[in-house]
Amino acid sequence: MSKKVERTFVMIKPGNLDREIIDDILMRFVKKGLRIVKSELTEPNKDKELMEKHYAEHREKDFFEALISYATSGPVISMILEGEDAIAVAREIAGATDPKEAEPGTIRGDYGIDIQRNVVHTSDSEAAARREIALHFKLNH
Ligand code: 3AN
Repeated sequence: MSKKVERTFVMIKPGNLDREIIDDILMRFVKKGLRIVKSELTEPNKDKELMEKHYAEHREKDFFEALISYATSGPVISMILEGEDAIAVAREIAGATDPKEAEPGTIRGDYGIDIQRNVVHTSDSEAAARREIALHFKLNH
């Protein structure tokens, strides 16, 4: 069977840059075999519209305002990761959406407790990955 090399978008969310967990988070993806194609420290706190577009699918949810407020509360690290089944693999490494349910050994399981402030975002489909990479890096892949 041929291997399916994919790209996915990963973002380390605000409030984590001074927690000394960034190296560990990056290494979890890299040690698994994903390659960091691009990474950038960005300031969505200066670009609310970007995060509203990023989370557009949740616009009608009751947690949308809180989500945007958190997502724009400070700098983030945005990344394109590449590798075999990168989208599913990165989501496994990130863990369940609710950090209280995320397994120990996953990023969300190990480094957070509040669902409104889970530590990382990873794309949930090929379409989302394409859209998010284009949105955050202003390119198409
Ligand atoms: P994931 O990030 O695992 O793909 P989504 O897309 O359902 O999960 O949710 C996007 C973000 O919205 C999550 N990272 C989380 O911070 C927030 N969120 C999701 N569900 C809830 C909820 N029930 N209450 C508060 N925040 C939520």
